[in-house]
Amino acid sequence: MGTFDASLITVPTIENDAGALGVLEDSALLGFEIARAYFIYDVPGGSERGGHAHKELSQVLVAVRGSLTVRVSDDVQSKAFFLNSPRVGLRLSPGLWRDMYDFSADCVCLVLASEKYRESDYLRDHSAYLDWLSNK
Ligand code: T46
Repeated sequence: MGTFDASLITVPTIENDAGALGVLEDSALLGFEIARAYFIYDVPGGSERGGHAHKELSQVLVAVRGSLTVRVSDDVQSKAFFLNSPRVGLRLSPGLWRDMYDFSADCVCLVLASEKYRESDYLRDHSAYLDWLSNK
């Protein structure tokens, strides 16, 4: 059985008359030191992304513009998170399956990650993922 560890965090934000500035740097808040940042945007209407899990990677996702839904699951639980604010991050621990859908046309999803890109860290087949979970 996996450990289901997906939770929302508040992005520290500095706001004044000139606008708002969100800061993500605190490893205690993120759960890791940032090794990589990437962002997903221009997602065509109706497209789905994700459809995989990571063996070791931790991430925080922030819809810095627009919105999307992230369904997180393991072999026991499943929970959908609607992200629509640059002030909220979704923290995902390793070992969770994620499906991303319902991207708004203007969605820009920032992802902070604990490691560099490594394809061998991905589990892209769901039954292989369940096997991997049961052998953990
Ligand atoms: C995740 C969700 C939230 C790279 O070459 N370098 C990178 O750093 C990344 C993230 C991806 N890629 C390549 C791998 C694939 O050929 O870009 C292509 C698309 O990646 P992927 O299919 O994994 O994209 P998403 O949007 O389904 O998932 C992404 C992250 O890859 C993944 O870690 O958890 O966002």
